[in-house]
Amino acid sequence: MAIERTLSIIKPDATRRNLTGRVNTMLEAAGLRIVAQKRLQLTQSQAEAFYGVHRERPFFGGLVAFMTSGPVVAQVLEGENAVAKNREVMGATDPKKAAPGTIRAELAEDIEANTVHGSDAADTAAQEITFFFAGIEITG
Ligand code: FUP
Repeated sequence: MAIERTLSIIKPDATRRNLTGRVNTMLEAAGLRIVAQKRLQLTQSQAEAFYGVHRERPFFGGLVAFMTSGPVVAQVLEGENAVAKNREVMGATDPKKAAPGTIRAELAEDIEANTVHGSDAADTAAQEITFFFAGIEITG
C-alpha cells in the first residue's frame, strides 16, 4: 500500500468544545501522522471556495456560515492508505449513521456540525492540501 497524504479539518464545533487534542488522539491511534497543522479562521469567500463543489446544494449557505463561525484546525495527515483510513476513522457524514468508535459517532453534534472534514479521494486531497498549505509547511 502506498504512503498517502490527505487534508483534514477539525471544524468549529470541535474547536469551540476544546476537542482538538481528542480528535488528534483518535487520528494518531488510527495510524495517521499529523505532518502539518494550523489553526485559522476561514473567511466567507474562503469557505465558499473550499466547498465550491456543494454550491448548488440546499445546505451550502448553512455550511459556509457554520465553517466561518469559529476557528478551524487544518491538517495534513500522512500514512498508508491515508485518504481511505481517515474517512474510516471519521465515520459517516451524519453522526447518527456513523459506526461506533468513529470520530463523528463519538463527538459530532449533527450532520452539519460534524467535527471533521476529510478529503474523499487522492486528487481532491492534493487540491485541498494546496488550498491550505505551502509545500514548505509540510515536514513529513
Ligand atoms: P463528507 O465528505 O462526509 O464531509 O460529506 P459531504 O462532502 O457530502 O458534505 C460536506 C459537508 O456538508 C458535511 F461535512 C456537512 C455538510 N452537509 C450538510 O450540512 N448537510 C447535508 O445534508 C450534507 C452535508
